Amino acid sequence: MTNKKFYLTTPIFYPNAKLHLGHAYTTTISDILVRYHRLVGERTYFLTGSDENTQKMVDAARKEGQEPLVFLDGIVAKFSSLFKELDISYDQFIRTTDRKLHWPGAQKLWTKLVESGDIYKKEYEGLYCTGHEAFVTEKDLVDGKCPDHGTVPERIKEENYFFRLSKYNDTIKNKIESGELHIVPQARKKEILSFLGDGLQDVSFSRPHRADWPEGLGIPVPGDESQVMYVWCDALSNYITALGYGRDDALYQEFWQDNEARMHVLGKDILRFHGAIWPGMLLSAGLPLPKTLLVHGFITSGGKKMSKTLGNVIDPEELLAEYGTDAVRYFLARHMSPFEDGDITRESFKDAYNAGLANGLGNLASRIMQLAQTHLSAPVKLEYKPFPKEFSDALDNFEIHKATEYVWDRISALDRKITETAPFKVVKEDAEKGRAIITELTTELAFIDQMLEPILPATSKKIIEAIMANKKPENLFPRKE
Ligand code: ME8
Repeated sequence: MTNKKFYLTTPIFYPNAKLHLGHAYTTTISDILVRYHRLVGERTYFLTGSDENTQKMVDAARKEGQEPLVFLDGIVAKFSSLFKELDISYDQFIRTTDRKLHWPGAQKLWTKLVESGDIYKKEYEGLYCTGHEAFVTEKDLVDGKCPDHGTVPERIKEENYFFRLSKYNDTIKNKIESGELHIVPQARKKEILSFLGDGLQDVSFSRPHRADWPEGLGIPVPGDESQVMYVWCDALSNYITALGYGRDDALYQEFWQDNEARMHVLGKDILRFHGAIWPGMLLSAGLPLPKTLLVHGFITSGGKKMSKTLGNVIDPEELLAEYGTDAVRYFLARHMSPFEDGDITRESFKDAYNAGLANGLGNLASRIMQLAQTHLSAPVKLEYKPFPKEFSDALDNFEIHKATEYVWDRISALDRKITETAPFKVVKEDAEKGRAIITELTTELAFIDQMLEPILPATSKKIIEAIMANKKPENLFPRKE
């Protein structure tokens, strides 16, 4: 046992539409990391959730002719069911409309920023992009439109509270340079350092309360009910409010204040919010910063960004229905690198499934367990062995694809070993010798299975149960034509 702890968060996703494979990617690799830390005996806490106080959600609800809060519940139920199907072992799902769990901490954090003299009022005119939920500048636009969302931003003139982010520019930069705030991979660290090199601007941190927002949406600014918190200020604070900051400090103390491993997993699109604004808020409030940001790349399809217009969006539900949970987890773990963009098509998914799962793992488990069931009189004795260094080093460095590749190397090696040792022949000539080979093969299968547990939890369970019952498992991964 160890007394180490591990806290991991995913972004809280926008519930304006259902989640796609990109969101499934973030959440699945997060789950693999948490399961690994849990397996080696650490105390873990895994947080995910939804970012609800947003204009884009209100717009989406109205488009569907639904009340925003009703619409929200419907979408959030879909988030949960997708996470369930993906076997995501989160401890908590935080919703930013949760007045009991989220609001007290968000308001307390705001008050801390005020006490540090970092909140001030200013008349502001700017271009607001609802897609980004952020102000953009003229130079971000192409032909007057936001290039990411294809929409014309709204010109807004209003009085807002501002956060003195510029004050923290150098401290944040130093902490990232020194690795005290560790940004993985290196290319993303460089990117944020260059952004900080240009100097951070103060940010608008509140919006006037919108008359067309229903009661319960938008966190009131403490002491000024005419304003609600800017959605990123509200959203980022979820990483500590969910633990009880500002209401019940036990988990917060355990996993934020007194813990060395505080990690955020996110996509490259929201690096600036996590690598600049969030550390700035924490510094202003005198709270510890996260230790690690794992900033992953984007999933593309056929070399292009998934988009409804291009018709190349791959719906995780569709893959899950056709291939099952562990097939999706397998593809995301092995065939995507967390550090780069990665591509998927229906074809590449099917090929990967047939090669790695139907012909690979599934076939191997079935061959070995067929031999064991036929020739061994009792299940093999199982012993817990620590993970091989290559496997744990890869996971400690967040190289999920490498760790998975390592497991599949051992799967191929074990396959070759069956052919080389030919136990089905040997057992006929020398039963004892044949049984010894089969025992060895089964023991190695069990060891491989132990490494599969964080990656393919349900399959790993089926295989170990088959080994313990000395029985060939059901067909784990039927071949797809
Ligand atoms: O940004 N490939 O929410 P969001 C890989 N609410 N990952 C992808 C992806 C893709 N093509 N598309 C999206 C928000 N993602 C805010 C976050 S956190 C305090 C607030 C993943 O619903 C990736 O993790 O737009 C990305 O950072 C996130 O979804 C954005 O989710």
